[in-house]
Amino acid sequence: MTRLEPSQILESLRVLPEWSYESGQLRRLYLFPSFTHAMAFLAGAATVIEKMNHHPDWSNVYNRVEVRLSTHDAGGVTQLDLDLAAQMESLAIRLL
Ligand code: H2B
Repeated sequence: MTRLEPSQILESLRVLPEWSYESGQLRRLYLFPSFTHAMAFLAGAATVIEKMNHHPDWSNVYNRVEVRLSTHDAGGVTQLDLDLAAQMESLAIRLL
């Protein structure tokens, strides 16, 4: 998996407007209506993540979930990160 150039990443993020490119990673902060919604998101995403074998750096405080994506093996952002970001968006949409 090859690391994408910043210009390619920014171009791809046009379809993921809630995501940003920061410090070599894709970043998104989700604010859910409740802790339960945040947990449902994490549990749902976990299945997708295991299938992809692509694991986010993420953290949760109450209703907040902060996600950071990069491909460690490639030393930056790859198409895999963009694919996972898109999958997370479709999971989150019914919980937000
Ligand atoms: N997840 C992410 N986000 N980046 C990686 O480089 C990565 C991973 N590598 N999950 C995988 C697992 C690697 O450790 C295994 C050995 O394939």
